[in-house]
Amino acid sequence: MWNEIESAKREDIEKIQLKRLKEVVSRVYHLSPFYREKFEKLGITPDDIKTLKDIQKLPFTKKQDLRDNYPFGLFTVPMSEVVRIHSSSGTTGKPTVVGYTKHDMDVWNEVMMRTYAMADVTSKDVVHNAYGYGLFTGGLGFHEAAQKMGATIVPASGGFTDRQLMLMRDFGATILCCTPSFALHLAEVARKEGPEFRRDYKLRAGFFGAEPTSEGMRKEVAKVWDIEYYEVYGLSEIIGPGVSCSCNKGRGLHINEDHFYPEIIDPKTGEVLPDGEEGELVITTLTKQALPIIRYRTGDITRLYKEPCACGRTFVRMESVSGRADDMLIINGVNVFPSQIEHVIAENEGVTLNYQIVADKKGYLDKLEIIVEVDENVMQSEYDSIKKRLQHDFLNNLYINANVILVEPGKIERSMGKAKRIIDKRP
Ligand code: DLL
Repeated sequence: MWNEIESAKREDIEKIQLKRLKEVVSRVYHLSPFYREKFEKLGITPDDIKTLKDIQKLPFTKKQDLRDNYPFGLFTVPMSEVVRIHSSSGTTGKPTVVGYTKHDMDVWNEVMMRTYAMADVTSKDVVHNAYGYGLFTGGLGFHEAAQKMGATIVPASGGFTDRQLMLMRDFGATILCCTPSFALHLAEVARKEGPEFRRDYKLRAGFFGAEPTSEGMRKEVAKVWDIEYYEVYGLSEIIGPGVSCSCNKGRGLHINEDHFYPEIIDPKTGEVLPDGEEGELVITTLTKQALPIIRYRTGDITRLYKEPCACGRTFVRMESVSGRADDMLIINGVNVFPSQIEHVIAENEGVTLNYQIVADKKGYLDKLEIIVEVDENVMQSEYDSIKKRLQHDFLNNLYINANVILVEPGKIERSMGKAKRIIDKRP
């Protein structure tokens, strides 16, 4: 275990949570015009928070709120105190921007060190990090904490499968960090070296997340690589990876609840559900400075349970995410909303807004096809350039590699009610 707090008594955890909740509520009330206005509309002041349950009086925050305040409108520190920016996809054109102070970076590193500690990572380990480096929180999120623990970090970033495998072999990687689908893809390519391919690798554990998985997929990754599978959950709006991580003793993922306060709500009514019931995960950051967030609706469906865990940690556990409350798609770890795809199509000439998004698997990786009807007056000879332009825009604006298929007007089946825009064939 990395920190004593991870196995503290529930009363002690709750004491810290309440103290921090009061602090964060006071912070946003005094420093954020956005929250001040929301609180005033509801007739609430920081004095209304007397118990943890009083959090239910507070308003929710949604992705759209971050977008409406793009880029830095929800920050509660001057930019001179912001030392890092990351971003993820918004619901349409603009991304969601998040910021960190030095203190926020310390919190992030702390929770990521707890994450690595799940697998007893030490200076003897070589951590191969194949999460994408850049604005995505995956790459850099896993980077610094490994370094701080004295492990050797290999900042491989995404893509280039053969090269990654070569680096993993030659540098003797013991820990693999990447999306679960990329871990399977790596294994599939590595297997071409022969059935005994694992002899050339020293992997012992991996930290996988950023996309939904089934129990079967988690087992498969652990089996093909013969490693311990640790699941990591997180989201940029809250911090990035490090909100929770599984241990090697019990089910579920331990939430770092001294920093992130979880609730489960009914996504339709917003009502808080009792422990153990499945619903949408809502998180309040308890210690963030640059971008404190009150009751953020993650859109992720899961359940919480507080039963003690065999590993000794007392932090509440969440089940692996079973789905989304909204229509967000995750394509090879990259989040994309259908509304963003529509936005790109609408910005392009020669095509109409009759389109369909088809998500499927090619081997272990996700593939995305976007079928779009062209305008009536578009000639066949123009298809190629329109397709290339659209694909370029999807990659540049949304970071997704999509195969665009242009079809004649009227080719996409019309529905009587809501248009069926998304076909997700993935198992
Ligand atoms: O995906 C942070 C991350 C990076 C987590 C690396 C784990 C490993 P975002 O790009 O903001 O941040 O996407 C957040 O991804 O709301 C979930 O829908 C999904 N997600 C993240 N982890 C898991 C997981 C990163 N373990 C969104 N299982 C979240 C299922 C996950 N979905």
